Parts: sequence; structure tokens; C-alpha cells
Amino acid sequence: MNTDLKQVILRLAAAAGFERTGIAPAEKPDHADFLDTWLAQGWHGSMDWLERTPNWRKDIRTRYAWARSFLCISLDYPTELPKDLPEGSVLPRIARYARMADYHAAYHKPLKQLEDQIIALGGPGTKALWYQDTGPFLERSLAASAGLGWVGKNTMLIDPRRGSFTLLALVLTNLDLPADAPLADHCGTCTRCLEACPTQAFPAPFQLNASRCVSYLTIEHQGPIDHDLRPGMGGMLFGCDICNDVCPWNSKAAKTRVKPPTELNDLTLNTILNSKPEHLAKRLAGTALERTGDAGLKRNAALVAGNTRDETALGALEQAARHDDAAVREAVYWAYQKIGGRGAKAALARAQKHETDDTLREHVITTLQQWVD
Ligand code: B12
Ligand code: SF4
Ligand code: SF4
Repeated sequence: MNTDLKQVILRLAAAAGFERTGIAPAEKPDHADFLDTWLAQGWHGSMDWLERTPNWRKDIRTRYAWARSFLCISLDYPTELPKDLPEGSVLPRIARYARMADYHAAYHKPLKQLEDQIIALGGPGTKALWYQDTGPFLERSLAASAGLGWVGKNTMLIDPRRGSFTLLALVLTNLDLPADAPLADHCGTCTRCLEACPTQAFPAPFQLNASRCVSYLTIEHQGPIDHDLRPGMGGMLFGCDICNDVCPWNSKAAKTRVKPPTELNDLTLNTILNSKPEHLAKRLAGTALERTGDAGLKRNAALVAGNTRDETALGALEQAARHDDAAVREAVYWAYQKIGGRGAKAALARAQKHETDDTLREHVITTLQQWVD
């Protein structure tokens, strides 16, 4: 084990802007086998990619036999809303991590630089590979092994000084670096996150049924969203922060120095609903919202309009009612029902004339017949 080398690498990481870095052994982290239970329960919903390489996720040596150590990195992102947000801005309805230019792009360069520096430092035969989010790892469990925090009952990695509004990244290497000591669990008897979840997505502490999670529903899931889960989505357009918001470790956390974002400040529900796909794509380029795509975001926006009974969205909803994707149209019809009133009923009656999907048209006809003013 090379303690000096570890110190040099930690200094390089700090110089690259990664102030919180810890070392974990490239071994199976605690609770890794829980992944099998999670997948067997179908709690990953339609995120099929999580089924592909569970053994790599649990123990990376099954993929890279040379792996010895992980540098685990915890990163800040802005948690405050910018001042003077324009009227109707949808920013508060977007999870904090996604309110700015996509974080993945911002960290590519320094992570690659760190990877190159480790290879140069270790000499011939040294390997290093950086990953953020998309690698086959249980990043939170590894970060906990590296002493960057503990995995809370809400399944988030919680740093006692920074809370859980953080993102993780890692560099895998064949250098044998002394591991840091894991921290104790400080959740204690608290259960705030489990109780606050609006869709009851936690079957038990430390276990998340992602297929019920608003973050999954609004970001990862394509097609219609289960009607039973819609009320729990409330006003959220993209992602969800509730189980982090209620965590006492976040109110205690030191404020981040990362500035509030500006990229999406003037985005409104109506812009999302009535923009042409190519225009919306241009507007969202380089932000995390690109992931959901035009149909996903319009579906979400329609559900927000319905949940918040936003009459001012009726005009834009009517534009979205012409969308090619049936899930968008269905969400718009649902929003009409929730908003209620004559304007919404008239819009639904107009939609009946151009609805091409037989099942949806039947649904519209029944809804109109049962409409209560
Ligand atoms: C798929 C995924 C999701 C899914 C599923 C989340 C989940 N909890 O499984 C969805 C879309 C719902 C999601 C949502 C979010 N995500 Co996400 N997500 C991922 C991803 C890509 C994989 C997670 C995974 O493998 N899940 C499978 C489960 C089984 O693993 P796990 O959650 O890590 O759970 C472990 C522990 O809970 C542990 N455990 C610990 N103690 C105990 C005790 C017992 C008794 C048991 C049984 C288990 C147990 O067992 C598991 C295996 O080790 C990771 C990146 C990565 N590669 O790790 C990001 C990641 C976890 N997400 C992240 C973020 C920021 C979020 C959101 C906050 C975004 C938002 N605001 O909307 C929410 C938070 C929701 C939540 N409470 O988890 C960050 C978390 C950073 C942090 N500080 O923890 C990550 C690490 C991305 C990153 N690189 O920064 N996400
Ligand atoms: S992100 Fe929201 S919906 Fe998902 S588990 Fe946390 S509180 Fe529940
Ligand atoms: S809200 Fe309470 S139980 Fe949940 S993660 Fe935070 S400290 Fe742990």
C-alpha cells in the first residue's frame, strides 16, 4: 500500500476542484447483494439497463480483474433558487441537480485530467478509468466505503458536513491505495424521509422501489404514468427532492459555494407545452432535461398543469393535444379533467374530433359523458 502516492493523488484531485475525495478498495461494498433483491422485485421499473451487468455493479473485479482501488468523489451543486425568477418560471419544479447545464459535461474535463495524471504518476502499467453516473457501479455504497458519508434510509449518500445534495463520480485504478475508514450511520431513529415520500416509494428503510419514485416517473419512464401515482407527483416537472429536503442533515449542511443557475430561469410550463419539438430541443440543449425528450417533458408538463389545476395552461395544452405521442395526448386529457370548467370541457370536446387512437377516443367520449361542471 502506498500512502505517499495516495496523498499526492488526493492533492491532484483537490487541485482539479474535487475537494472531497476518498479511497475505497475495489471490492464488493456493503449491501451489494441487495441489488439482486431489488432487481428481482422489479423495483427498477423500465430501467432495463440496470439488469444487464449486476455482477459488475456488485464487484467490478468481475469486469476488470486488475481493479484495486476507487477514488470516490463527492461534488456540490447549487441548492438555492436564483433571485428575481421571472413570473411562471418552472425552475422550482425541477430537481435542484437538473436546474443548470448538465453536470456530466462540466466534470468530464477535470475527471479525464485526473485519470491522465494518475496514469502518469503510477508509471508503466498503471491503469485508471473515470466514471460518473453511467458506470456499472453502486456509487453510493462505494462512496460510503470511502468514508465520504453514510447511506441514509432514503438511500442517499449523506455527508455529515455537506448533507445529501451532492453528486458522485469515481476513478477506478489498479494502484493499491490505502482505503479511508467508513463513517458511522447517523440516521438514528429518524424516519422523516420515509414518511414524506409522496408516492410511498420506500417499502422499508434503505430500500427504494424506484418504479414508484417521482424522479423515475418524470425522468426515466416513457409512456403513460400510472394514474394512482399522478397525485403524488404534485407540481414536479423533472425529478424530486422531497426525501432530501426533509432530511435534517441538509438543514445543518454548510451552504455550497456553487452559484445559482441561470440556464432555465425563463422556461415556463406553456413554453414546454406549445413549443415545436425542434425548438424545445434547442432550448434545452446541454441541460439534464434533454434526457426526458420532447414527449416525456410535455407529458410531465401536462400532468403538472392538471395537478396544479392551472387554467392559464389551457391554450398551451391544446397545442400539446395535437402531439404524435399518445401518452402526451392522454396526459393532456387528464389535465383537462383535473382543471375542470367550461373551457377545459370545450377543449376536450375539440380533441375528440382529431383523436386518432380508438381507445383514447373512447376514453374522451366517456369522460365527456360523465363530465360534471
Ligand atoms: C438508477 C438511479 C436512480 C433511480 C433509482 C434510485 C435508487 N435509489 O435505486 C432513480 C431514477 C429513482 C433515481 C433517483 C434519484 N437519483 Co439517482 N441514480 C441511479 C444510479 C444510476 C444507479 C443507482 C442504483 O444502482 N440503484 C440500485 C440500488 C439497489 O442501489 P442503491 O440505490 O445504490 O442502494 C444501495 C443502498 O441503498 C444499499 N444499502 C445501504 N444500506 C442498506 C441497508 C439495508 C438493510 C439494505 C437492505 C440495503 C442497504 O443497498 C444498495 C446496494 O448497495 C446512480 C448512479 C450509480 N451508478 O450508482 C444514481 C445516483 C444514485 N442518483 C443520484 C441522485 C442525485 C438522484 C436523485 C436525488 C435525483 C433527483 N433529485 O430526482 C434521486 C434520489 C432518489 C433516491 N432517494 O434515491 C446520485 C446520488 C448522490 C448521493 N448523494 O447519494 C447518483 C449517485 C448519481 C451521481 N453520480 O451522482 N436514481
Ligand atoms: S425522490 Fe421523491 S418520490 Fe423519489 S423516493 Fe424521494 S421523496 Fe419519494
Ligand atoms: S431524513 Fe432522517 S432517516 Fe431519512 S436519511 Fe435523513 S436522517 Fe436518515
